[in-house]
Amino acid sequence: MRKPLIYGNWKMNLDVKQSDDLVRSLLAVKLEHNVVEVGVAPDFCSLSTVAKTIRDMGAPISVAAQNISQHEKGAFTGEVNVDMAMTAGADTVILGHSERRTVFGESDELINEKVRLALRCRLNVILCVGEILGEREAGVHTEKVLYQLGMGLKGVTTDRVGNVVVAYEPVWAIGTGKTATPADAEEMHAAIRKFLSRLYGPVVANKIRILYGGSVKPDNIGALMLRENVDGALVGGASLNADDFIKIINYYK
Ligand code: G2H
Repeated sequence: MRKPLIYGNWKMNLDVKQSDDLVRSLLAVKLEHNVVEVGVAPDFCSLSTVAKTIRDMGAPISVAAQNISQHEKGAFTGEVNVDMAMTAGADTVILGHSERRTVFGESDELINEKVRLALRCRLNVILCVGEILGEREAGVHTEKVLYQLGMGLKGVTTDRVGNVVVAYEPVWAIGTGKTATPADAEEMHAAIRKFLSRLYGPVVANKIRILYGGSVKPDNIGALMLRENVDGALVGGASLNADDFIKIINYYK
């Protein structure tokens, strides 16, 4: 069975000390890592500090970079390459987040380049996909999400796709307080799994975790997690508060 995964995406909200304090608050609580896997995605400046704190405490918490460059090395001012992210302590990278797509204009092709580079370098990937409100209203949401997924995974072989987690994040639900209903989420997650099954076969597809993201909170996580194809959550705003994030991680209690 797929082990649930709850991942905190801290975005650009905390400085190094605040990030370290937050991870220390998580580490102070006894989490049942055999029941739920946990991860955090700090900003690049805080990544090595947070990763070191986690290592020093011997906790099995995953650490993700929020982005990487598609380039391996060179004159790319302001960019962070895959080696830098991994040396700083990242075991995972979040790619294709809607904020990268919309605010920074990342295309499906660019995201795919980054996905393939990360996987080649043994960095796990959380690949985000999601439709905008107009696409849902027009009834083309599933088509859009599967297109993004197909593009993101182009050239990713069956032996590598096991290192990918998919995150379905309807853009209209991100940071807005609106959440897809558990039924809406399940419908999309099931469509994603079916699509993965077509690409990689049912055995592989059944092992790939599909997270839901978009205004996940302590009071809506339980209902989402009851759904068959919802394997966890990518949590933004609510992961910045230790108490809320711990409640989300302990959704099953
Ligand atoms: C979606 C999510 C985390 P929030 O971006 O990736 O953020 O939970 O604040 O909607």
